[in-house]
Amino acid sequence: MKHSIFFKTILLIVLANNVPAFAQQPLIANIESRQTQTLNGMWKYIVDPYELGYYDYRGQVRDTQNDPNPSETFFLNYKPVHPSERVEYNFDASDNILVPRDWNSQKEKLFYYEGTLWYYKAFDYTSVPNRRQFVYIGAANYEADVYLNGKKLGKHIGGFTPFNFEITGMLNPKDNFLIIKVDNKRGLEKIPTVNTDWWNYGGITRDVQIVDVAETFIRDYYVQLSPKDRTSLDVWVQLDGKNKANQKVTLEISDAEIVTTLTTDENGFAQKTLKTKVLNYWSPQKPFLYQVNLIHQNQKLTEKIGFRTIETKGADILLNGESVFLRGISIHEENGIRGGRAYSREDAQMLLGWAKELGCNFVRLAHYPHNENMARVADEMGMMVWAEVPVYWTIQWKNEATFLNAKNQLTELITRDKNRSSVIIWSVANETPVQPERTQFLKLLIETARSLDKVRLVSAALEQHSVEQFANIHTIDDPLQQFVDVISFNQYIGWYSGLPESCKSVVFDIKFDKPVIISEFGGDALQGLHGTKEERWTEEFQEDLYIETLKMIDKIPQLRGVSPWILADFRSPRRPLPNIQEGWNRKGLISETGNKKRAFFVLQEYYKVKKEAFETKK
Ligand code: GCB
Repeated sequence: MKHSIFFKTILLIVLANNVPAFAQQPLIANIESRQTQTLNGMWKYIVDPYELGYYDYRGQVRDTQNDPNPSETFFLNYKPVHPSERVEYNFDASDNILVPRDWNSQKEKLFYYEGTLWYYKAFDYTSVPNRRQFVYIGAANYEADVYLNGKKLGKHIGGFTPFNFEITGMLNPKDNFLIIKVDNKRGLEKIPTVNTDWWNYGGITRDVQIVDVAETFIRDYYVQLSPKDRTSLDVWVQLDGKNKANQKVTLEISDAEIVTTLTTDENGFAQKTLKTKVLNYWSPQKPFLYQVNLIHQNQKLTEKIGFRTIETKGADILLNGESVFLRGISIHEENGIRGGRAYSREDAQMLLGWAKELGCNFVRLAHYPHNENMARVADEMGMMVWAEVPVYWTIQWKNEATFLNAKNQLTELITRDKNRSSVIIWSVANETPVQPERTQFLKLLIETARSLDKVRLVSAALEQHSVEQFANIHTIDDPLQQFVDVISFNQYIGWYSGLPESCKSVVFDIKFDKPVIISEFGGDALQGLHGTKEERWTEEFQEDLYIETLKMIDKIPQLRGVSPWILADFRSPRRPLPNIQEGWNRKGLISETGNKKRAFFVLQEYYKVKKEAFETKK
C-alpha cells in the first residue's frame, strides 16, 4: 500500500469508528519567554479508582451529558447550598498534593496506584483587554481531561509531552478553578503498553501555567542551520490570531549580525533561508548559543539557540563536518535521591552533571520524551541528545488509534524541541519485534520525523542475535536498518545470555555502511555489595561486564557511539529480588542514593581514551 493511501485509510477508519483523534490545539513554543502565571504548587486531589466523578452508574461519561448530576460530577466543583443536599465530594476538604510531581513518590498510599486522580487548583487572574490566554501543561501521565470553571477544555493522551488549551474569555478576576482528571491506567492499546521496565509514575509531572499572549501572536518558530550548509539558516514563523496574514516578523541575532524581516502569508506562515557568515558552531567542546529574538509588533520572544550540523557519511557521524564518537549514557527521567520523576532544571543539572563527570558528550534520554529542561540544560552543557518516544517492546501494530497516538507523541516532542542544538537523534522505538506490521508502523513514524525535521538523524534501538550455526557471530536481522540513519541496537551478552567471559569470543557482523551505536548494555550491581567478578549482583561482576563488553564492541568497525544501560538505578516493578533489587533496576553506574559503583570508573576511563583518540585524530 502506498503511504498516502495508508494514511487515508487510517483517517477513514478513525472517522468511521469515532476513534479519538489525537490532534490537539497547536502547541505554543518557548513558554519560558512568554508572559505566564504559574499554577505550580499545592493542589487538592481526590483519588477516584472507580471513576465516580467521570462516569455515572450507567457508565455514561458525565462531561458529555447536558445536565450531569452535580452531586457526583467532580469537574463542576459543586457546593451544597442547603444542609440537606447530598454532594459526595469536596475538593476544599481534600488532601494537598504538589504539582509538578508524580503522585507515587509523594503519598505512600499512592505508591502503587494506577488509576484516576482528580486535581483541583483555585486561582485568581487579572486579565488585560485584548489578550488571549491558554493553559499549558508540560505533561500529565497518561490521560488528562481538563476543565476550567466547570467547562471541559479537552483531553490529552500521552504521558510525556506538553499540551495547551485556549481559555480566552473564560477567566474571572477571582476564584477560577482548574480541574484535571489524570488517569495512568496501563492499557494494551496504549503507548507505552502494559509492560515496561520502569515505574508508571502518575500525575501532573511537569509545570502548569497560564500563558498570556497578544491577540495575534507568534505561536511557533524554527531557527536552525540548513542541513549540510553551515553558512545558511532556515527560518520559519507561524502566527496565530485574527491578523496573522501579511504581518512582519523581525528576526534578530545580533552576535551573528543578522537582522531580517519575514512577511507572513494568508495562513500566518513565513519562511526564509538566510546566508550567514561563518558562525561559532555549537559542539560539546564549545556549546556556543546565540541570543535569538523574534519580534512581532510589540511582542518579543527570545531564546538561546545553538547552530550546528549533524549528518552521517558512510559509518561516520559528522558534527559540523567532523567525525565524532558519541560517548554516551542512557538516562531515565528519575531523581532517586528525592524520589520520583525528575522535572526541574536542578534535576537536569544533577543527571547531566553526572554524565559530564563520566566523560560523556551524549545522552540517550530513554524511553519517552523527558522534560524540556533536559534538552535546554544539554544545550548549555554541550551534551548531544537522543530523544525517544515510548514505542517500547510489543505494542498493537495493527491498531490505527495506537499508530496515531505514537505519531502524535512524536510530533509533540519534535514540535517542542526542534530548536535544541543538543538534540541530534529522534528515536522511534525500543526493542520491537521484527514483523511486517511493526516495520510499516515504524517506517511511517520515521517518515513523520523526517517530514517534521529535516536536520536531525533518525534511529531506533533494535535487537541483535547470534547467527544460526555460528554462535559467536552476532548480527541484526531487521529491515528497519534500511530506513534509519544510525543503526542502534541493545545487547546484553554477559548478563541475559552467558557470563561476561562470553564477550571474548563474540564478533558482530553488521551489513550496512552506517554508523552503529550500542544503545544499551549492562548488568545489575547493588552498590556496596562486593565479591569476586563471578558473583552476580556485586560491583565486581558489573565492572568485569563493562571491561569485557567494551573490548567486544570496540571491534565493530562502524562503532560510533555507545549509551550503556544506565546512569542511575531506577524504580521498576519488574525487579522484585529481595535484598538486592527491592523494586529497583540495579543496572545504574550510580545508586539511587547517588553513590558511584566500580563500573562508573571503567566507563570513565574508556571515554577518556576515546576522547583523546577522536579529538587528536582531527
Ligand atoms: C532493555 C530495555 C530496558 C531495560 C533493560 C534491562 O533491553 O530496553 O528498558 O530496563 O533492558 O535492564 O533489562
